[in-house]
Amino acid sequence: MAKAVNLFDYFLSDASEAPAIYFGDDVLSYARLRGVTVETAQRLVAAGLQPGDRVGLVLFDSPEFVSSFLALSGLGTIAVPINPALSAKDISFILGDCAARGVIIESTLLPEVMSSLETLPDLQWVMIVRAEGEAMPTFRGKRVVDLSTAPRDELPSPFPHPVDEDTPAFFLYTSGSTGQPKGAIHAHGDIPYTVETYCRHVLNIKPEDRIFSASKLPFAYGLGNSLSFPLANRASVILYPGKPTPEAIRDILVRYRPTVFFGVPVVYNALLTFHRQSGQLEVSSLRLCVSAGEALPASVSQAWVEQFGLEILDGIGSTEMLHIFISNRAGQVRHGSSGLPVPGYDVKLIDDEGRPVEIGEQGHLWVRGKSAARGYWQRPDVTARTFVEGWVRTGDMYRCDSEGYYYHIGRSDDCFKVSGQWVSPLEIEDVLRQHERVQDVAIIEGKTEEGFSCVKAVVVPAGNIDLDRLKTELMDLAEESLPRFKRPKIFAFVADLPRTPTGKVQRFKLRQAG
Ligand code: 3UK
Repeated sequence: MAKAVNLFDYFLSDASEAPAIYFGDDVLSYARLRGVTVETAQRLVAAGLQPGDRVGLVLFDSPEFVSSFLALSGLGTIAVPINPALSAKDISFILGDCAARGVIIESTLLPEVMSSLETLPDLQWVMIVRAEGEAMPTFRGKRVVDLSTAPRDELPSPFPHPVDEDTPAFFLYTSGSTGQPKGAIHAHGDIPYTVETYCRHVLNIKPEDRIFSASKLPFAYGLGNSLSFPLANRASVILYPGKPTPEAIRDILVRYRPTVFFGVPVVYNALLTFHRQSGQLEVSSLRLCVSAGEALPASVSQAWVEQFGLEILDGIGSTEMLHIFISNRAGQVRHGSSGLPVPGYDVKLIDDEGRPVEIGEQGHLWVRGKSAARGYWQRPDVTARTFVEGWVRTGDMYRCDSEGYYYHIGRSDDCFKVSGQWVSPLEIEDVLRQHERVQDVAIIEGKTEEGFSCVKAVVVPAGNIDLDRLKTELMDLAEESLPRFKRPKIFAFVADLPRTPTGKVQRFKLRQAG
């Protein structure tokens, strides 16, 4: 097995005085980040960790997240980042599933999660990140220490722990549209592979770059954006622990003047609305905008260029592949497309029988590349279904045009047929979104009174408007731009669409709601 560099050394070997992290009023240099990371590792040794042990990280975007993640890697233990916005039940499900020995957690989350953490049999200690002067909590049956004052022990020798490309380094939990969250196992070689492929070929990050991601560190997208890409290139990252509202992003753009911005489509949409209403977005520091997580509607992509003269590079990635493997390139953006395969990844489109589809035909997207997860933690059945003969089944339907650009059709579960012909929710959503009184829209399969499949539009109207009139106008719009079978027959108006914490519309929830 090929030897690999431990992630601790990969990121922190030549720790200089250059800025690594901007956080509030603080600027942490690489040297300081290395110092803090070593101290954290010494505290984790004192907490009795052994290589291979799992530790949950339930932290906001902060220097503590980065130093804890790299300290755990240095010791050969496994970091399990968990979205702090999850419910206490979901957080403890994940900690229980990976049999975490300890958890590093924000003290502000404790009142909510304390009782469920006490029920976890494998959890021995809780390390808290707390504000100065805050009291130490007590737990039944668990040791509680403070991340900044816990006792330290000597680092094991050698440090960092020797690893090869396949030594597990971190688990990323992903829920998919149904079922329990499952932990994708990623190894020490996976992050460097995303840095050498997508980051090098598409982003080309230089030490002068300052990166800001509205998507958070516990997700594969945010982890790449805010940890892997800035730190591997000795650039800097702006970490913001709060909710990335348009107002917060406006302030960050002014205060830190980032050069690269990462968001999901809903964030770009909200920023456009905010700017139209207030004129307050100052984007002159940005050289690059990236979108991922779900398809960026062509209308939003176009409006962004018109408004700001900046392209958004849409690209598809997944937790299983760790980061983006098909992406648009600067200067060659196709609105509504996910772009071209990233060097280092192979993709194929196949039909239900596994045969390659013709150019222009839709098929199931499979992908292959060395950043792929080694499988799901203790889930042999789903692992066998998703990781097949070196390929990863994405669950997405795509088509590829004659120039090699890939177009997302939908999740295989979200696509449906009307009058025997495939319908892609995205295409219809994009048409309806052109109406200025449509704030948001999702297309799902509906049933006519006779029980036939038809197109149903679930619409979030913008402001107060006569819904009958809006419906008529939307039907006119559909008639102008869509063939008959793709025009919505049923309309529902709602206040909000259900979304995952990463901003994906949960069309299955709308289907269940009927
Ligand atoms: C969908 C997209 C169309 C697609 C992710 C960038 O989203 C990420 O990972 P997840 O595991 O979800 C993966 C699924 O999300 N998707 C993501 N990006 C796009 N669909 N266009 C896109 N640009 O269904 C995919 O299978 O949460 C994104 C980097 C790392 C990631 N993990």
